[in-house]
Amino acid sequence: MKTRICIIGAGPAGLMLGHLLRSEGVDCVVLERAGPDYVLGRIRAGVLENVTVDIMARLGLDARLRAEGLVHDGFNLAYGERLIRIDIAALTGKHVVVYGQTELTRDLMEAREARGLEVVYEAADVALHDVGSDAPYVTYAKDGRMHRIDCRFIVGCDGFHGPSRKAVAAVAGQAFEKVYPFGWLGILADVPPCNHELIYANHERGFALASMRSETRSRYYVDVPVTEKVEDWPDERIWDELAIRLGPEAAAHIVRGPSIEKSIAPLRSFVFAPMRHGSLLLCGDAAHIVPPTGAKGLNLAASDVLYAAEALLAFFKRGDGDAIIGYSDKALARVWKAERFSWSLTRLMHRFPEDGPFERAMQVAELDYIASSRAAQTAIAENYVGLPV
Ligand code: RFL
Ligand code: PHB
Repeated sequence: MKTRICIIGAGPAGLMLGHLLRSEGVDCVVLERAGPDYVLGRIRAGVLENVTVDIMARLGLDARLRAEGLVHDGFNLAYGERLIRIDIAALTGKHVVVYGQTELTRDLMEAREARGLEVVYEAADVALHDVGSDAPYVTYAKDGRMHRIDCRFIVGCDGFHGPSRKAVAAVAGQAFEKVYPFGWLGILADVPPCNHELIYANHERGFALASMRSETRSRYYVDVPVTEKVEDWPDERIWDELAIRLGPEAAAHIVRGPSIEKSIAPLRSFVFAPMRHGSLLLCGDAAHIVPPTGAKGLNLAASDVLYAAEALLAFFKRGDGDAIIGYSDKALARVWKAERFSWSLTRLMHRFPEDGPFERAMQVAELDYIASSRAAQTAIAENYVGLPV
């Protein structure tokens, strides 16, 4: 088979890119290792920046997002008995939208057929070939036989564990990495949220986050040592822990209920540079990972995809290859700033096992400073709401 662009991975990055290319009449095929239900079963991001909402609007796939997404004008940082409200609307004139990654992915998946976007699910043993050349190709196994796709470009949207980055790493590129000593244990439950805005809490027992998916569905997290197992955390233990870490005010409003999903996600900061090698471009988690504290992962995938789509469209519509050459620098400029923000918010809101009284005093001093400074709150707000694309 022959196409112009072969996209690996049908997560949010791969589907957004596929739709953006198809909406301009450019041929592409998306290869996905898993089945559609697996992709929809992963509970991940919840907070969307403008860049992500704008892509859905440009595709005309934002009807449900507009109807069901919750507009948030602020969020809260809790420490001790204190609560700092970051008024993102007043400080930046913008807002974020709370809408689950699962729902966004569903909207993109359901539009495949109508928009003529071809996605091959359950494609096994996907392998990239000749990525340094102008005629790369991809092979995969399905229905008991091997298939080959010849193309002009490959875009790796296959997440942190996919084969695309490894195809570059074998010949070029540098990885920058920080692994954290804890993970986030998440619980999803059909109960009303304890607060109408998100609360990120730094408590002596550890970090907690109160988030949501809707007025009737809550998403909460507590940090746990990486060695911990989900089985060690029956629902009641998580609810008890949340009630302590989120503080008495939020605890009074927590409604408990059975979990409909529960998982532990390790925390990592990771950047692979450059994000292009020859005819292979990397987008989203395939190129970088942020700890979830800044709610940046999906939104960075969206800005990568926007830059990649612009570059590919310039190439195929105008024969202009400059934006392909500039893709990596452009994407990385935004990626590094989001990495810095996610890392610094993680540092501020978590208790690191190696920290002593000095590091703890630094956290308190920084939180006190943020509480008293509009400038500090503005810096947090403009990063949280998303830096310009
Ligand atoms: P994905 O979503 O991992 O999708 C990659 C796809 O590639 C497929 N794949 C392969 N396909 C073919 N062949 C192979 N060999 C393949 N190997 C893998 C996979 O099956 C999958 O379908 O990457 P993508 O598209 O780059 O999207 C990135 C986002 O999913 C991720 O950054 C966010 O979920 C991160 N994140 C958050 N981001 C936000 O912007 N806001 C948030 O509030 C937020 N909260 C979170 C998060 C991530 C979390 N976890 C679990 C890591 C909260 C959590 C707990
Ligand atoms: C979520 O709702 O899953 C969520 C919200 C904010 C974050 C991370 C995750 O920073």
